[in-house]
Amino acid sequence: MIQVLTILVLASFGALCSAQLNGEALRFRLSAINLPNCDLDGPSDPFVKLFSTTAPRGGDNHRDWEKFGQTSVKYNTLNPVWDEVFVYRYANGTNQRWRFIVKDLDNTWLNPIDDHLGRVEMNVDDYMFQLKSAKQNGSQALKYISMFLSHPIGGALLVTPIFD
Ligand SMILES: [Ca+2]
Ligand SMILES: [Ca+2]
Repeated sequence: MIQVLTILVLASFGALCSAQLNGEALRFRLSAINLPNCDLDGPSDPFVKLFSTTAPRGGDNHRDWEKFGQTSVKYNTLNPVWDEVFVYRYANGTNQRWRFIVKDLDNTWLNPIDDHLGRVEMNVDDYMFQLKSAKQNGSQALKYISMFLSHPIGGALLVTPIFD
């Protein structure tokens, strides 16, 4: 019994290691267009929190999602272009999903809670498929992958891949 368990542990450890070794480092930047305005004294101050999961069906449980990045805040704009380069370790066929949540920084005395500007979810395999399709149609056509924001509906988040 112990031997069986040992083999199982080694096998799963081996699978994990090979997934990590086979993983491809995806590099990208984020921008957004036509975000909702949730400030009274000017445009929103947007920033993005980046989460991912490998849970089946995208993970309904909040604890399934792991934060892997956050942008800086861009003040007074509904069309922000964030400078940060994010690196994500992609492993084909492991059910990886992204959830990007866009917020409006408020944290003032009168308005202490950041407004929610929208969110997107995407299967990372689908993202890679779109990248490869665009590349096959001529790499010059590929500037970004666009994801429409929901909850509430409005605007789009753009993922701009960075190639070496
Ligand atoms: Ca606000
Ligand atoms: Ca604000």
